[in-house]
Amino acid sequence: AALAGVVEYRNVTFAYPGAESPVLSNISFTARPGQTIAIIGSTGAGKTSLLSLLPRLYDPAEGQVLLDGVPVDRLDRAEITRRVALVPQRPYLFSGTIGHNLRFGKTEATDQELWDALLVAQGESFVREKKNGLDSRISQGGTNVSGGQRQRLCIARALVTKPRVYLFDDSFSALDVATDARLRAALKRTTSDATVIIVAQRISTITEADQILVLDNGRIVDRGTHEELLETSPTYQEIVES
Ligand code: M5T
Ligand code: MG
Repeated sequence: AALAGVVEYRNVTFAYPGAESPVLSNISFTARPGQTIAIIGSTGAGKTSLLSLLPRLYDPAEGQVLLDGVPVDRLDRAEITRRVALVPQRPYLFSGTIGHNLRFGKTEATDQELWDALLVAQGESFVREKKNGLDSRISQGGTNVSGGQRQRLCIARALVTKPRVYLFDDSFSALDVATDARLRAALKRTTSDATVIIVAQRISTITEADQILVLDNGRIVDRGTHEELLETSPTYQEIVES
């Protein structure tokens, strides 16, 4: 189907403009609808850079990034935005109401759609507890919500657009382990046919992923399930033990 949401990176190498050496080298993987692919690796390994190539924040120097078999540089940006939601590592809330912030990607969303998204993102109760609910004001940069609330609002914002592909860049790090687990379970139920790519720091966030890519210095050094990597990957073992 045209809107399946298959993501493929094919021998992708990428350097930031003006940089001498690439931050990503020869990256290849496929993420299919229904799958969760996790990316783990130390700070500076290139995880954020890797995600940024799918919504074309940058284009690779070599290789291809494909969405449903089509190189993303041949797709319309609006088309990519419709299919792919990126929850960035430092998610941004702007001055306005919670409702405005949640409708950022889909202005015509109904209140019910916003509440449904909040329920999955584990943000329903704290919004409901506010006197003005969805009409509660967020200050510039979201300074009047906690880090974990901000993450949940930004996850809900992505859910509202009902994309085929979700990219979560460290989106669960400010949540406690129990909320993280509840959120991912709810996400799995509601997005069971979407493609999910999760960058995470915490091992517990990714143990159930269908495939984990271990990124080190811009390269995928190992890949497999949690159990497989525990057996085969010294780099993964180091991360688990740290
Ligand atoms: C990988 C450099 C960064 C690092 C390497 C986002 C960004 C990164 N870099 C730039 O030069 N410009 C940029 O705009 O690229 O960085 P990353 O992809 O951000 O790594 P990460 O996401 O694995 O790290 P972290 O800390 O989020 O776990 O050399 O300087
Ligand atoms: Mg990052």
